[in-house]
Amino acid sequence: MSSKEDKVDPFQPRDMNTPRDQRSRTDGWVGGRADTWFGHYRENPASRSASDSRRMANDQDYAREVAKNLRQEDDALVNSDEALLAAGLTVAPVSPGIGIEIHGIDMAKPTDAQIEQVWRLYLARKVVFFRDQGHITWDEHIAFGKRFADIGYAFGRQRALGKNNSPTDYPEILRLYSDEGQPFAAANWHSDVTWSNRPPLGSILLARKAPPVGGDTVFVDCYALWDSLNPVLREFLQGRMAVHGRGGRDEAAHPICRTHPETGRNALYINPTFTNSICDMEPEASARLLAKLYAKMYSTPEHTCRFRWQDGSVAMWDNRSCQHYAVADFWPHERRMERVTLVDPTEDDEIPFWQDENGERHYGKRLATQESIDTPLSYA
Ligand SMILES: O=C(O)CCC(=O)C(=O)O
Ligand SMILES: [Fe+2]
Repeated sequence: MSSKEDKVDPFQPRDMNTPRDQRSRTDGWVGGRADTWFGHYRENPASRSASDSRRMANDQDYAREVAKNLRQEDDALVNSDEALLAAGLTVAPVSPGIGIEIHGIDMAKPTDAQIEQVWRLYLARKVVFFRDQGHITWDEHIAFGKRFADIGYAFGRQRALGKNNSPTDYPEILRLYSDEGQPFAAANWHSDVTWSNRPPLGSILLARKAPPVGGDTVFVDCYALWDSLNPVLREFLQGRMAVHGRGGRDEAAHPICRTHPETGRNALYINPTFTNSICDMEPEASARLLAKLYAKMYSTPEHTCRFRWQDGSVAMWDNRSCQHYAVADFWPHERRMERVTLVDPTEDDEIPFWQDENGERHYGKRLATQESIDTPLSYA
C-alpha cells in the first residue's frame, strides 16, 4: 500500500480534476461512472480475481500472469472438469465471477459424488442453478437440503414468523407465491434474515411456476464487493459492526467485513433492507457512509449475475457470500416459488464473525428480540 490512495480521505468525493499523469490505471476504469466516490477502487479488467490492480498497471509480467490464471480458471468453468464429468455433471457459468448452471442432477436422487461437486461449486460460485426439477416433492426438496446442512424453518431459526407461508405439516417449506391479486416480490437487495443473530447460511429456491416474462433474480458477489473497496476504507471497516433490524423489533450487530467460515474469504456484509447503522459512528456520518457503500455495491454489474427462471428451475445460494434481489416486473403474471432454508449446525460458524490476521474471531451480538431466535429444530 504505497499508492497515493493511502493519503486520501476515503469519505470525500474524489477530485475528478486530478491531472491525467497523476491518475492511476484504475482511475481510468471508473472515471466514466456516475458515482465517482473514492471508495471505488478496483473495478478493473481483473476485478473478479484477487489480483493487485496497482501492480497490474505497472508490472507487465504480473499482468500477464493474472491473465494466464484467469484464462485457466475460465477454461475450467466452461469445460467441465474430470471430477464433474465423473459425477455425471456438466456446467455453464452465468457470469465470469458468480453463478453457474449445473446440468445432469436429479434432486430427487442425487449421488454422493454429485452432492460433493454441488457443494464445491456452491462455495466457489456463491450461487448454483439447476433446471427441470419441477417433479420433486416437498419431502425430496427437504431431503436434498439435508445433504448439505440442517434445515431451518422458513426464516431460519424463528418458527413463528414463517407459519403463514408454509403448508400444514411442512414448516420447512416457505411458499413465495405471487399473482395478479396478491403481487409480491422480494425486490430489495439483501441476504436473508440478517436481523437475526443467527442468519440462515443459504437457501434452495424452486420455481413451481415461473412467469412467462420477468421475475428474474439478480445476485451480487459480496467477496468481490469487499475486495474492490479502497484499502483505506477496508481497514476502517474491518472489525467494525453494524446494527441490523426489522422495523425496530429484532436487532443484531454483525461485522461489516464477514469472514466465510468455510472458504476463509472476506465479504461485505451490510444491506439496505436490514442494516440500520454502523456502530461507533455519529448517526449522520454512518448514514452517509452506508449510502456511499450501497451506491457502490449496487451499481457494479461486473459483480452480478441474473437468473432467468423456467418452471422447475432451482437457485441455491450462499447468504454468507452473496446477496439477491427478485425483480418485480412480472405483474400480472403468476410466480410460484418454494424454498428450503439451510442453517448451520455449528453455532460458532453460524453467527457471523470477522477473523483477524491472528485467526481470532470477532462476533457481533444479539441486541433485542421479540421472537424466540434459537427455537430448537425438533425435526432437524
Ligand atoms: O423470489 C426470489 O427470487 C427470491 C426471494 C427471496 O428473497 C428469498 O427467497 O429469500
Ligand atoms: Fe431473500
